Amino acid sequence: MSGLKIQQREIPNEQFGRLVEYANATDSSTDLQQHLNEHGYLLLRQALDRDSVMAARQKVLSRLHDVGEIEDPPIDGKVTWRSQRPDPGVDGGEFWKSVNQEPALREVTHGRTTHEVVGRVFGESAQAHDLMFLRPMPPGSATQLHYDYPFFAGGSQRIHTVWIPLGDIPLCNGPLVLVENSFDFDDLLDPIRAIDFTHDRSNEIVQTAAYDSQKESHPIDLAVSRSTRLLSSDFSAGDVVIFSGFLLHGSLDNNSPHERVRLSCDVRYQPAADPHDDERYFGSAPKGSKGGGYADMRGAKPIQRLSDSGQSSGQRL
Ligand SMILES: O=C(O)CCC(=O)C(=O)O
Repeated sequence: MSGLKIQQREIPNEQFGRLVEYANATDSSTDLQQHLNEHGYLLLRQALDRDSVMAARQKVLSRLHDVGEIEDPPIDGKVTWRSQRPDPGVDGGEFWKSVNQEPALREVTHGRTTHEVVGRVFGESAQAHDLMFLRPMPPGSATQLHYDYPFFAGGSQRIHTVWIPLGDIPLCNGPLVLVENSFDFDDLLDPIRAIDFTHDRSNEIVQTAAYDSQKESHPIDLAVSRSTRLLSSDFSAGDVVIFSGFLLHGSLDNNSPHERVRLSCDVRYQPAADPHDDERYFGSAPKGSKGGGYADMRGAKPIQRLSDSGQSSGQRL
């Protein structure tokens, strides 16, 4: 056994693998794209400035410390299991929006370095979506497997997810997990590709397409039945993972022995030349796929134990 858990089951050795690292983030776009096409993702080590990432971590965790959720010193990310955070249903998501807009965080997620890295991958100028997904994942929780394409379809066809660990995230802290070769699961992807998301972007359609078939079996059973592996890695501040909307992914369980949240952020990037007028994701008050902007996001809810969250296993977006 790997000693790692996903949705409360331990992953057998044969079903777990390490993400392949791409050695040189400054290679040509052709080389980067070739690797992206072959694997469905790019793991670039130390492509971002570590000090800037740690400054973003410090700021976000300080904001959560201010509302009583994170112990002193905030940088450690240890949960208190208490919260005086404003209810997003009452403050309209303003608290969470303000955390997402902290300049130190945006410097990492939307700054020049990240735009340049992603632009090199695209081979043309990149543009970030304004809405992003900041995740202080509590111990005991995980993100369910899903494809991203349904959430972001309807404008650019070339949207990619940029996953940024905000700090050092060992495997036991429940980082991103990618399902090897899942861009080839046509039985899951053909029905998603058949939906015309330009005409129906309702939350129900999007959520159903992203999650429902994908979660019919437990991730380990899915990997066994398709003779594939769940891929992840220990991450360091400064690393970044870029993957397409057609790669099945979620996270390992956060089993931190130190009761630390797993802090990361996922941002969508697309070529700047593609349409960028989707009001769900662009503008000063993006609505998100559910319509309520930051108030609707998982991260907006107070940090709580899985047993108190009303969910049996795993979180959705
Ligand atoms: O960080 C996670 O838990 C999952 C990330 C994710 O779902 C995404 O990047 O789309």
